[in-house]
Amino acid sequence: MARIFSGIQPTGIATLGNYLGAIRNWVALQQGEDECIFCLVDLHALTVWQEPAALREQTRQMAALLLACGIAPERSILFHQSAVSAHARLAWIFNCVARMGWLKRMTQFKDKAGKNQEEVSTGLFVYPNLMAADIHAYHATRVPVGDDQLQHLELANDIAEKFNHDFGVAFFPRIEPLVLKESARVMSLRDGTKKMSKSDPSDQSRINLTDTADVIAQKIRKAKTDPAPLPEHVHDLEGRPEARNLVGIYAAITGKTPHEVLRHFAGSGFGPFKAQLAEALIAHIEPIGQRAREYLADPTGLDHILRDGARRAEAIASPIVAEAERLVGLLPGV
Ligand code: AQP
Repeated sequence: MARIFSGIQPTGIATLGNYLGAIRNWVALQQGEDECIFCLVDLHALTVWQEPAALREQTRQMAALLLACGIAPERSILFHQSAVSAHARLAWIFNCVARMGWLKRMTQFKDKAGKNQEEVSTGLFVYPNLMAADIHAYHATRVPVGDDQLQHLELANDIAEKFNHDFGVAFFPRIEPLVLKESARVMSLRDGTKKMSKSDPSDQSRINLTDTADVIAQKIRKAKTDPAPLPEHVHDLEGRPEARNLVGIYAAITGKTPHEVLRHFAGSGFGPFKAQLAEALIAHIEPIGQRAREYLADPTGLDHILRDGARRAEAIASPIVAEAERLVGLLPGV
């Protein structure tokens, strides 16, 4: 049995992108043999400004949404990162193992910081060290990620290798990325070249998992397209990022291939296609929002699930991180 670790930032409401790219794969993974640990990575969220009250609310809301999507506390460990101190303790050790040059090469930092590198938080710069700690604190070896996260996983392996080498041990295992299908990458409804993001300033750019049927229908109706009808072949979607995105979403939500979708809609305008896309999305997404509202209506029950998850996570991570601390020469705590 291997151990799987993955995380999601409570930086807003989970989107259709988070669902198709991550959450529904997590739900499938928890049906298998491996032990699954899913973490609301609130410490990562702090790397960019968060309103304190909103962060608390979003963390509970994200927990409710994951449960509503089918993450089952009896099958998986679900908790918030800050509740288990092992993450931050190991991250500090990794800050002292990773090299500046390694972090400077991280393309996600360059993308997120842009021209503003002198002004962003130091947390944003060392974010990949915390991500490495999240995984290695559990000796997790399988990590489902989108291809944009592969560089971070390589860094996590480099950190583990250097730690093992520096201290003459074989303590941290190699991580194997579980790369998700290309079709699962969902782009913004306003700009097909930009990823759909929960923190995008435009609510029209995304489907939130809490959106009602009316809102979903309206967002799909208004989604950017181009004037040409839908083509017959997938390669004819080249250079048509918005059309490609909507076909990809329809395929992912109905379990068809983009090729099958186009066979059905070839020659059709976007009007009829969008109507069916909205219908399929509403059937899938609206019940998730409803179930999440039920979980949120019982904050005591929700907090109980998170506390129980944190206790189980702590029981795994604490001895591993205590051993890492011993290996580097720190005295045990009291
Ligand atoms: N648009 C997307 N398509 C497919 N997968 C996506 N993921 C995120 N957006 C898409 C996947 O969701 C998981 C959790 O993501 P995260 O919250 O840790 O960070 P993120 O990738 O930065 O997601 P967002 O929604 O864009 O958050 P913000 O706006 O806060 O930066 C990851 O596995 C990610 O690949």
